[in-house]
Amino acid sequence: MANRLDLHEDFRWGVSTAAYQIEGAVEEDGRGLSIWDVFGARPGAVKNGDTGRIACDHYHRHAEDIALMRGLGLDGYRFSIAWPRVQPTGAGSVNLAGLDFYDRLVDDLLAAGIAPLPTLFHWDLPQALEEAGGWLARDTAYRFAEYAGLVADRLGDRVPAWITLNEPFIHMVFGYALGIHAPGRTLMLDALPAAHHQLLGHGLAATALRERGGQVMIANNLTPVRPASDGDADTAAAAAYDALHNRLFLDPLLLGRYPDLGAFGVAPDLGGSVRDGDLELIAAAPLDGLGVNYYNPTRIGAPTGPELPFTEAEIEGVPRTAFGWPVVPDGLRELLVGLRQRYGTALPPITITENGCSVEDAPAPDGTVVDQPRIDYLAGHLDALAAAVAEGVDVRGYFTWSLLDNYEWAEGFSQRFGLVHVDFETLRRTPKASYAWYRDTIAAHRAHWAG
Ligand code: IFM
Repeated sequence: MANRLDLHEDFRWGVSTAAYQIEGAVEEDGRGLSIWDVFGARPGAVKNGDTGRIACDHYHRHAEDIALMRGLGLDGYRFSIAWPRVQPTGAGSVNLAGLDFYDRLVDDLLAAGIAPLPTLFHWDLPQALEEAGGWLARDTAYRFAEYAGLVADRLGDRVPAWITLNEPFIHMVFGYALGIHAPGRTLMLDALPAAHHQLLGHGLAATALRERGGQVMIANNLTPVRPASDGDADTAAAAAYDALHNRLFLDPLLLGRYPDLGAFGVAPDLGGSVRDGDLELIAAAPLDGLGVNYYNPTRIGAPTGPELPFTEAEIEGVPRTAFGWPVVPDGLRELLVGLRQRYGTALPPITITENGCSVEDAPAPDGTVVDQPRIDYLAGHLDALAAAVAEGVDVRGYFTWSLLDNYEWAEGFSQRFGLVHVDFETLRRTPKASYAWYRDTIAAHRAHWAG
């Protein structure tokens, strides 16, 4: 049976975070408003009225957080850059004080022997751009490319590779279709232009980054889709969901075309947003790497109403995270092997850019935080990843979500995903049992190859 120690010798180990979830300091050094500042202030939008005003205060405590990363023995750190720190209104010249923060962060990471892997957009759009239409507006794609170029001009001498977007599917569905996330729009299928404009923004930014010598990746939230039964109706529903969740964000990048969304009654121009030349641009330069964020598989059955061509079905008989998400480690192997079967040689090398779980963990009276369900989750997923590699999938690294307990969007601070516990009153960091486990796993993998 495949074992995580067998992951190849130069396999890279990391952790992932995102700006709005950890930084705080939302009014400092000229940062502009983001859609999450505005959305989070709406009564009822976020659990307990929590906001990212302070979050983990990483903006001021990044030295302590880098020391924690160093203690893990990481190769890389995936973080995101807050667009409103760099361009407070999403356009125009750079806010130098904002960009200086990331400049220092990159230098400090390199000094600690940790490679920076920045994501340029992890959902905190400048509010001024939202007021001009957000990702429903084509112009936002051009603004994004301009911002990407400005960041790469400053950091590109030390940052070899960039992730353009984080989880455009989740941003479109939660932010524009269902209104669960910022900007809180409830457009259902009319949200699809936000998918196309994000992908167009990726393509335009990719050009800007490549012109500056950078490698380009994107991080997609992907899920293996399992039909609720072998029957035709469930199988067709599962194919429709797969097209929306997975293929809508991979087919244009890897094959240069959108999947058939006919089951949704959607034409190939995605609500009139696709123009001549867009798909060529999106697929123009092959991706240097694909970031895969995996949490769980999805079980899909035939629709029960007229609105959508599918319904989500329960996955039974498996453990659940604190969030209620099913824990199915083999789903990661299934996903990766399925991607290779679907895309063949068009599939670039993969990095797992997120994987982890929320656990209801808290310090015991002796101060320790024993999060055994997280250790079990990570161990199972790393072995499943090793199984996919043994089946021939090219996976280069694994970045767990997340270093710190943080602001879990609409769930506020109620869902803890960190290897490190954060007390949101005192901001004290306490490494959990999973921190020691991850550190030892990385060390054991290195020792395995060294000797
Ligand atoms: O916290 C999020 C992250 O921002 C994006 N991927 C999923 C994580 C857990 O929900």
